[in-house]
Amino acid sequence: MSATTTANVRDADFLELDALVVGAGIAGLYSTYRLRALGLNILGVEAGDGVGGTWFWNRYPGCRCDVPTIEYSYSWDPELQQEWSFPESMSAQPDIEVYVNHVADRHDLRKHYRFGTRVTSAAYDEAAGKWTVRTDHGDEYRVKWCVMATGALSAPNFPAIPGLESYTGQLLHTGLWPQDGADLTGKRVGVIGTGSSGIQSIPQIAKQAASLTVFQRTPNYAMPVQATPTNPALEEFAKANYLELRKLQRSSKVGISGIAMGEDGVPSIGGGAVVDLTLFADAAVNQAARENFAENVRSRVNDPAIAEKLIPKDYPFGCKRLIAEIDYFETYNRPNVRLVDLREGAITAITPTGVRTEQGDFDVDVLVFATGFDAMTGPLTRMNITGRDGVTLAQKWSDGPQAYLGLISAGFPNLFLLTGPGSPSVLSNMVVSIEQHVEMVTEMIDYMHTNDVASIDAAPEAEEQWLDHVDEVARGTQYTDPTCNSWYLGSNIAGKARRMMPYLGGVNRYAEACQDAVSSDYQGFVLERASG
Ligand code: NA7
Repeated sequence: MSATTTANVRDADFLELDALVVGAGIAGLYSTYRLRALGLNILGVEAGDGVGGTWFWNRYPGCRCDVPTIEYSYSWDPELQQEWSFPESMSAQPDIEVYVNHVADRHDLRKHYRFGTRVTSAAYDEAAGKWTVRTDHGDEYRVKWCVMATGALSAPNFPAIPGLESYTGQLLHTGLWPQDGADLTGKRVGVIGTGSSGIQSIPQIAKQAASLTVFQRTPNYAMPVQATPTNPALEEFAKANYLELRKLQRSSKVGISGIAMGEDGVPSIGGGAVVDLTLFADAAVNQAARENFAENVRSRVNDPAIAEKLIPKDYPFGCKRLIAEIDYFETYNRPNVRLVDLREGAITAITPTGVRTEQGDFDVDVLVFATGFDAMTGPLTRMNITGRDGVTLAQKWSDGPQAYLGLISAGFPNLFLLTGPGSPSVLSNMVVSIEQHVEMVTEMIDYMHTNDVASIDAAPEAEEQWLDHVDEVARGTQYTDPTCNSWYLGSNIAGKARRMMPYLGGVNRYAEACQDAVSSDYQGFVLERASG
């Protein structure tokens, strides 16, 4: 181990490190906490100026977690989970950001990070068994283990629309919302995109703006939710039963225990509150869900012609991520809100004053791109990662991402992908999946450190088998229906290979596969001893 200490590494610009953690979101902070406990020489780098990851960048009005609050928190600090109280049943972004900041301070994690620093490249030096990592500050690190806590939805997608650079108004992206907010009062605002970010922000923007024009290319299925003040009886019950709750989360398919308040006012845990979305693979079930959804929209939108535009007609329910909405459809009853259905005439350009479509021009003072992310692979393929034999990750993944257990991509040794493609990730409660991954990776690094193992890689045949399994469990579900185009499949990004990226087999089954591999002498991995 290098003699450099974490206290002085932050000031140097060329450093030998045991481990580098990329990202200070929920995954990065926990990784830093666990790796520090191993006594390693560690450093974290984070592109943002603060902690929180997703909850740092996505501060658009209306941003909220779609997992119930009590389920969406760290499990590894038992005192914190007894002390902490979230204000609402479905946490809003500011409340999660406050929580993550509190964790960072409580465990003194900030001191390990260089903030406002983006990794620009990482290259594997096979002879030395080290990664050379460079940043946009000109830093260079020589690292044994890279832990990529880079998030699944952190590479914003700006569609290539001609004239974008000519726009003279204020240009915003929901995933890069200004730290000090954006005052939309009295402004003419346009929003492009009606995924989660659009659907969450549109009702809030409509309340502030003088006028709001929504540019919708594809209507989405969205489920009404309520964010109510935290029920004290439910919170008390959770605190008394956290052990059980966490156990149930980890043994469930989606990382949710199902804790809920019964209609009789009695809280319960592990009941039927969790819906397995693969049930929508059944054609009759799917049709019924579509009809219910359409009826719901028709009952909430005053103008029947607008209601019809808001109802998806050509792809199954649940094929894209189901959106949790609050007052979304009623927003179209407001006199200051206009829906532009791009299927009646597409966007052709951005002009200096607004959006040009085949149906005419729409001038706006503020243009919001709610156009999503290059999901799951983008944060990694945009980072210039070069593995063995000079092969880049972007090249290797050009036909779709490949990684054994979603953790290590063959040819990129000692580079751990947290909640990456091939793991349950975005199809689960992310905090639960993050913790499982961080604990697994820490265990692997501890093993290597203790046993003088120089490198761990994925065996190509194990990787292939895992990918076949990932494909197999997705086959026949609504997620891979030929009419489905989702960011899970990469089909929101021009030229991206179509492949179901997250693993649908479940958090429980996935964790078992990981544990089986580790406990059977790292089956599927290739370990090289320092001595060769
Ligand atoms: P999404 O779900 O990918 O939504 C992006 C939206 O932007 C979607 O409605 C797209 O329409 C639209 N879009 C993208 N490019 C264009 C162009 N060129 N013209 C018009 N409209 C466009 O991203 P979100 O940020 O809302 O949500 C991502 C995840 O974050 C979400 O699922 C949660 O897990 C959290 P399309 O459907 O492609 O026709």
